[in-house]
Amino acid sequence: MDPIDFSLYLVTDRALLPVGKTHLETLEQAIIGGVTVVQIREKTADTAEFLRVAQESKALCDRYNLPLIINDRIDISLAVGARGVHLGQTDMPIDIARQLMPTGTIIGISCNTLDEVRRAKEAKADYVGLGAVWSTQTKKLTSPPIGVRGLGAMLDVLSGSNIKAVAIGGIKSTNLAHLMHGSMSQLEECLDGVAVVSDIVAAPDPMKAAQRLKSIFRASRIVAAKRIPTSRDDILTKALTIMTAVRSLNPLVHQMTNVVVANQSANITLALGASPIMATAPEEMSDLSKISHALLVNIGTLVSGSLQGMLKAGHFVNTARNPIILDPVGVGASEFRKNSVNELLNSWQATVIKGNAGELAALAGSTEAESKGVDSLGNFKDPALFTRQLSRKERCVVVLTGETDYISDGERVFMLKNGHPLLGSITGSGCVLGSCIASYCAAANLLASDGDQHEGRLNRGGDFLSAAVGAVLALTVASELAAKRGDVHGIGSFLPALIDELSTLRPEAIRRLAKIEEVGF
Ligand code: 3NM
Ligand code: MG
Repeated sequence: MDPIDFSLYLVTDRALLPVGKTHLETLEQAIIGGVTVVQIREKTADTAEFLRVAQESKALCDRYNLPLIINDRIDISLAVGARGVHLGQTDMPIDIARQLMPTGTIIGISCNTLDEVRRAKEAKADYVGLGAVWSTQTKKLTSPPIGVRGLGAMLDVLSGSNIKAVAIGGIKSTNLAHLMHGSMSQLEECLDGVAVVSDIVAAPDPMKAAQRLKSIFRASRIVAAKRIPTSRDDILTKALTIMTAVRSLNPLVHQMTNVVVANQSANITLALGASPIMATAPEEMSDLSKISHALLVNIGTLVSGSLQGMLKAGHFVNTARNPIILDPVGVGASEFRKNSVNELLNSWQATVIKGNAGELAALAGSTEAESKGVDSLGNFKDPALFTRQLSRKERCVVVLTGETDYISDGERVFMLKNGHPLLGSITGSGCVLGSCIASYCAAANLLASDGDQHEGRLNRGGDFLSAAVGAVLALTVASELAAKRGDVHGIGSFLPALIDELSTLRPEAIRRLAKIEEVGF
């Protein structure tokens, strides 16, 4: 028997069919659209009806040479000669099912926890269904969704085995790219496929729905493995190109930031040559995602209502393939902030995460660096290694700020030593750095967008490592220039001087003053 291609796994649900559509015509359209394996799932049918649906579906799948799997019922699977069964945690145990089924039967099992994945591996399942990734209307969940970031650890458990893994629960064409990107494991294991019910079954055009999902899945698998190598001089040159592009392209940077720094963030953005828009209402997030070029999410003065807007905004910005910069301000200070940041990162894919040692330690669940409110106390033993590891884990560029700043894309780590102490003395210098990074990422993404049609990308493949380096250099070098001015006497006069210096900053000044080094491992 051919091995099963799990890439697009359709799970049926006749209750979700749009009015006027039949199960079989929807199934056939989905197969034509690119579904690679089908599971018949009947939760309310009696045995005779389940058997009839399974027989008809089997005949259709046979015509397209597609494997058919039956949910829960070993007897139905045997009766129609299906390729396998899919079991839940409370169904027949795998070893007994194995004894009852012919040799070569595919047995899959749903797993919701790491322990369940370990047990599935011991029991020699052929594949696991990992979920629910997100909440779903299709099934009443008995435990909370695991989120995208929980999947990587599950994939690591399976690493080296032949067990295939598909994710399930709330997967749609609008979040599939994030799922593929954010679920990759530390060992670079990817999902073998995605299982989908409503996005196909309830779609007005199931063939198109399947095509969309399939092409995103394919593109994501290719993009996931690709990284751009960069040297120190190379990255400086690229950063300065992006700096110039911010001025010529004048990107619109949507910023959901805190009330303390909103005004200075908007002015700093203008000084760089970008345009700010500071909007928070969930109702306008869809519209704004169509006109803006990057999104900054800063949780500095988060309230419950603003979280909804941030969740929505990120979803639309991922779909528009524009960059998202997350500034998890004071994430260690409260459970509310911690849970909120978790929810944000499980709902959308960040392009850059920026924070001080205390914030990034809290985000990574590390106790190495502590926080006092929004201020960081202490640092990591090996900040460069920490930055690289967090970057790998979250699959985005990470900027660790401090006296020395560290920036990594999961491969390279750059260490930057510019900046005047006055920059740390004003409020919100970290937050305005978020605005700088967002402006630079917006330009980097625009520079990369020409002719790139990959649907599966979460962004247009811009050089966000160079963008982050450029943004940090711009702000820190400008702070050095501002502090030297005769009209600066303290933090009050420093801020306007910083804005002025940023607005007249030349690439040559950065090239001359930049203290940047690559960290070797
Ligand atoms: N099993 P949709 S979630 C059948 O978590 C099923 O094991 C799940 O439907 C699990 O793609 C789910 O419409 C329903 O969200 C998935
Ligand atoms: Mg079951």
